[in-house]
Order: sequence, then structure tokens, then C-alpha cells
Amino acid sequence: PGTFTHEFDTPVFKGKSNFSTGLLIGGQFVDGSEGKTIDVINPATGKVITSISEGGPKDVDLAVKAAQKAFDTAWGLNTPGFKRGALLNKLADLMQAHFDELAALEALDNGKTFSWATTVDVPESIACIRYYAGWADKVHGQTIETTDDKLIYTRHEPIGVVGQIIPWNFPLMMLSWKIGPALATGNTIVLKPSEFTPLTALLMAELITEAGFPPGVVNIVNGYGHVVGSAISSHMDIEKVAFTGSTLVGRKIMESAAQSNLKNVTLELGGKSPNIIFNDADIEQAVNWAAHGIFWNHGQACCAGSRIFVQSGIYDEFLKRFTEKAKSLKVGSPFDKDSYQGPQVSQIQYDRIMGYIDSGKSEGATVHLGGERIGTEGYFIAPTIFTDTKPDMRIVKEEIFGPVGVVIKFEDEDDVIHKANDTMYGLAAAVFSQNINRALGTAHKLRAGTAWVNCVNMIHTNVPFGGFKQSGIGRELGEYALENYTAVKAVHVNLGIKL
Ligand code: TXE
Repeated sequence: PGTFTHEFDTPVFKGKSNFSTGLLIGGQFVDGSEGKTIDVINPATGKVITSISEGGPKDVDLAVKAAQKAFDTAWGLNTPGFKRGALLNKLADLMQAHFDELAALEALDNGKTFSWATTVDVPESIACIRYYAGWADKVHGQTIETTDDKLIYTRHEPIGVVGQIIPWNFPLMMLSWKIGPALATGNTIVLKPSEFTPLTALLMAELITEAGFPPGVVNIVNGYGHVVGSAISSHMDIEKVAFTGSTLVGRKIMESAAQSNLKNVTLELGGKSPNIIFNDADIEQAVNWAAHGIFWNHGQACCAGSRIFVQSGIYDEFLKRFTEKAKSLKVGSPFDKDSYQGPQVSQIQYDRIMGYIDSGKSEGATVHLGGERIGTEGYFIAPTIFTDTKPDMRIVKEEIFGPVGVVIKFEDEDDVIHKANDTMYGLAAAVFSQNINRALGTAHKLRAGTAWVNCVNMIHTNVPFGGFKQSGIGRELGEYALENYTAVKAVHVNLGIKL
């Protein structure tokens, strides 16, 4: 397979990258069996950065066999938890040693800014791996009292070979959220990064090997969703699949799981998260958080606060200050120190977002700010605010996944809760109020897996994250995620019952 060598010479990072662009199968870097490659595009320029090996169904088969062998001989029940934890900690140490390089690769490949990658993506990914390293020797079952002539206990055993399909919006963080709990609990992995953002996963493949995980414990098969992703979700020897991505593909994954071997499925899907700002909110803080809620990561966050409901008493003042705040966010090169927002991830996403902006205009909403491309190359879109929307407009109902927020005026508390919940999604929601009864009362009524009070987009490795309704199934992060990767066995021991 090929090698990616790149000299970063940017205002924020100077350094070199050098790693294999092959698939990682059974501890070896190999070409895809069909010999094909995928071009990786720099979203800031639209130009090719490198090309990587493309996998296919045959490679998924080979990866599953390697993972099964590793599970049966070197991992799973063969390696005690403390050893798995030590390896995860070693991996975290190596990630720390490659901290800036990981951030620079994420900026180059995904378009997020180097400064955000160094404040969120990389440190949170390392924290996640360390957090699950700590769990590796603390997963245990229960003893359950029945009668004195019986001993009954449960074991939380690893599931076996698990499939993991990663999106492009937080390539390193989503990979870490998935491999952390799976490895801590003793599973082996066949993982597919997004075809749009494979670079940090390729460096991670090298670091995983260097850390000393036995060959086959982690296999990384790059490729397209409808080929490699679909081969994973329909594979007969993969016992569980974890997916983060669109609701559309989440549905396909469940179908494939049902039609193949009824593998366990956990899904983290889209959102259209409401952000409710009451008259009694700290308006300056509400403005700052609301802007962060929709514009951070270029709106490419599943929990983005894309529907901003503002009570009538502060609506005009909020809109004025929110507009000023949005205007102050610098859009530019991911490697510029002052950039808040870089390019959208791909031409496809750029076109999709511009399509939504056009639909908002043609359905009669007002473009209060932005709505256009920035520059002439790359996929940069101005922070955009729509007002005068109606509930059935596409920009109000559908996930745009770009820097596009709708600001909606409301009067009544019950009415806003009804409107906030009037969506097929239920990933996250936020409420801003200085009245604790109102704030918590609202947080409890919102149908979402995360409810933020006087903040948005806050995530911690030890706090569960996941969706209600069509935003997903299961929870990632925290102790809850361990359940996704363990099978509970009840052992009955007869101490004297005679037949
Ligand atoms: O996602 P896909 P796309 C949402 C967001 C965005 C929309 C489309 O609204 O605008 O999805 O993005 C793999 N079987 N989110 O089309 O296709 C694919 O290769 C198995 C929300 O890029 O869902 C990639 O690795 N896998 C989101 C992963 O699925 C398949 C993050 C996600 O890509 C597959 C990303 C198939 N048939 C997009 N088809 C979030 N929840 O954070 C594709 N894939």
C-alpha cells in the first residue's frame, strides 16, 4: 500500500506526517483486494490531498476472520481487564505524543479549525480512551440470591466481533467513542471510517499497532458506505454494529441487521435540536451559547441548536445581538489562528446546505444574515440566520447540518414546548432562563436524550449521549456505553437440589 507523507507548514503547526494509506487487517497494512483507491479531498481548496486504499466485501470478510481469531486467542476472555486497560492507556499516551499532528490532520481533512481540534476533538478523544481504560478491569456481574441450594451469578462477557461505522463530522472523536468501550470490554473490531475523512483513522491504525494491541483486535477497512458499510451491517459473523450518521442510513443498517443475523444495533443519528430562550435569560450568555450551538463545527454537529426559539419580550434585542455575534465569527482557513469556522466537509454537503438555503428563500422565509458562499474556492458558507419561518418549512423541519439557524419568536411557555417537541428527532435540547423552576421544568418536558440548561453542546466522556425518537438507539459515553458491548450471561449452580 501507499504512504501519506505531508509537511505541514502553517501558522499554527509545523511538522511532518508519514503513515500507511492501506487497510489494517490482522495487524498488516494491505491494499484493498480489488486494488482500488479513494481520493481524499481538502475541503478548503477542493484539491486532492492523497489517495487511500479502498476496501470491499472481501476485505471485510478477511477483517472479520482476523477479528474472530484475535477474539478467540488473544483478546476477549483471554486477556484480563487490567491488561486491556494498560494497552488503552498506552494508546492514549501515543495520541498525546501525536496531539498536534492529529489536530492538523483533522483540520486538513475535515476542514475544522486547528484551534478547535486542539481544544475539543483531540483532548476529548484522548480523555475518552483513558476513561474506558479505567473501566477495563471494573466491569463485573452480580450474584443474585434465590434459594440457599443455588448459587447464581451473572457475567458481563464481551460480544465478540463488532462492526463500527464512523461519520465525517468528528472523525477522531467518533472513532474514540466507539473503540474505547468496545476494547475495554474485550471485543474485537472491524471499523470503517468515513470515506470523506479517513486520515486520522489511518494515523490511529499506526498508533494502535505501535501500542501493542494483538494483531486483529482492531481492523480498519476504508471504503464507501454502500459497499464496506453495508458489508459490515449485513455480515453473518459480526454480532453487533454501532453507527453514527444519517437517519436514512441508520434505517438501512437496522434492515441489514434484521435480514442477516439479527445483530445488535446502536445508532446515533440526526437532530433538529431546539434552543429555547426565555425573557428571563441572561441575554448576553444566551446569545454566546446560541451562536456556539449552531455555528460551532460549521453546524456539522448532530446536536446543533438549529431551531432557536426566543420569547417575545427579548426577541428584538436577542436578534440584534445574535446577528452581531454571528458577524463577528471569522470564516477562513482552518490553519488561521483567528478562524472560528472553516469550510464544510465536502462538495456534496456544500450543495446540500445551499439547497436548503434556496428552499428557505423560495418558501418565503427571510434571510436575515448570510445565505451565501464565501470566497471562490473550497466549501465555505457564511453563518446564516433565517427569520419569518413557518413550522412546515423544510429549513425548520429537516436537519441542514450547516451553519444555518432559524430564529422563531414565541409568547407562551406551553406552546414553545409543544413546538420544540414537534419533530421526529430527539437528540438534544437547550433552555435558557434564570428561573430555576422554569428552566428545569422545561428541561424535563423536552423529549430529548440530552437537555442543556443555560449552555449547549457540552459533552463529557462520563456522561451518556444519545437520542430519543428517530435520533437513535442506545447511549454512547459513560458507564451506559459498556452495555452496548457486553452480553449478560446468568450462571446457575446447583448446590444440592436433587431430582
Ligand atoms: O451521512 P451517512 P452523509 C447527517 C447530516 C448529513 C446527512 C448526510 O444530516 O447532512 O447525514 O451525510 C456510512 N451502509 N449526518 O450522507 O451516509 C458512510 O460511509 C452502511 C449526521 O455523509 O450516514 C459513513 O461512514 N454504512 C451525523 C457513515 O455511514 C453506510 C454525522 C455516515 O455517513 C451506508 C454524519 C450504508 N448503506 C451525517 N451508507 C451525526 N449523527 O452526527 C453510508 N454509510
